[in-house]
Amino acid sequence: MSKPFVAVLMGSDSDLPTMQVTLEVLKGFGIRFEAKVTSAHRTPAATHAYVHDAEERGCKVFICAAGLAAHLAGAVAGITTRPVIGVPIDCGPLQGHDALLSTVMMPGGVPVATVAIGSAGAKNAGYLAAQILAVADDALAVAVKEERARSAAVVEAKDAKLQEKLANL
Ligand code: RP5
Repeated sequence: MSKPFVAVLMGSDSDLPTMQVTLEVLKGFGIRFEAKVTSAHRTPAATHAYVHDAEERGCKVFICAAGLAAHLAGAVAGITTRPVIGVPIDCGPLQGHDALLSTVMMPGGVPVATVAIGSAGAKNAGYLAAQILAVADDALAVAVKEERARSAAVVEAKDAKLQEKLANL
């Protein structure tokens, strides 16, 4: 039987510095992933072929990152019914506002779960993929909850420091 994994697609290798954190989040949860540079515009046939093949091999979630006229996530969503998460990359003269609209404004019936522009979105794409997989994976669900608790503890520690400073003003 095919082993489940997440496919992380990016339109160019120039997207990799932003998308590195996605790979780190997935790795942190022990989620198998593949990463690939493939473009909706520059290599459309290869993109189609990869998505079909990945789905057959057990890909459960596609994460698609692109900048400028960012159609990768939408193009992938058009050829699979697996969940597709779109990451608008903050590059070019419009710094991702173009990519955000190109990614999020999908026609009804072909959803792309679009996250924030740039690094926060790249990070959240990893967490969202983990949360989707966690619906059918109890151990992963526990890991996601623990990670959320760790993140809350960091904020609480920051507040404790602030309160200490205020008390000493
Ligand atoms: C998009 O165009 C890519 O996803 C990238 O964000 C942007 C620029 O690509 P390069 O010119 O750096 O290859 O398709």
